[in-house]
Amino acid sequence: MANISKKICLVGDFSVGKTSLIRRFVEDKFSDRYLSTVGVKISRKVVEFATNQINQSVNLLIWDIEGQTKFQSIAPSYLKGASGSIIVADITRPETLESLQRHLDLFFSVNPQGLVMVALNKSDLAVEEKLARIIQLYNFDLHPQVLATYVTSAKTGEYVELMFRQLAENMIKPLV
Ligand code: G3D
Ligand code: MG
Repeated sequence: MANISKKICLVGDFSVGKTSLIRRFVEDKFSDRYLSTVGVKISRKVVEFATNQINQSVNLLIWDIEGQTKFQSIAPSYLKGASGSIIVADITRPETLESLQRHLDLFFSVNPQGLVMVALNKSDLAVEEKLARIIQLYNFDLHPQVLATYVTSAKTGEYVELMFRQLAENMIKPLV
């Protein structure tokens, strides 16, 4: 049993793939059809790993905004108390990439000690060449609390598990 619980929030514009990434990680499946209801959904997953041969586990409480519309902004109350966040953009929609900085600023304004992963999602829809350019332009790894920027696909599962696991591990590891 995991005795440490941590809240993480998925943040990003409408339809970038937040819910799909959670479904991929928690249930390991992808659905091309997903019906959202209004409100917030909290999924739970226990992540186990070993550090220096000591087994550890963390109970991840994964928050998702459901039924978010195009012009609806993210409320600070949704982010409150989160140890980490996955900030998501859709590589096929430049405006969602442009929003990343704003989402980062908002998350850190509510959780100054929080840790972040940036997910450039829907990699299955882009050609290699375009991906390389996007990664160059939208890499936030220089920020000390951004652990990594990953190119993900909720559809194929690429980097999804790794990204969630690394975030979980870093949240319970003391910062050095
Ligand atoms: P949101 O929760 O951020 O609003 P969703 O986004 O997870 O609801 O995803 C929005 C749409 O993008 C969905 O399609 C979903 O299937 C699709 N999607 C999410 N991630 C990926 C991905 O990695 N690759 C591809 N190809 N599609 C993805 P619909 O058609 O249901 O709106
Ligand atoms: Mg959603």
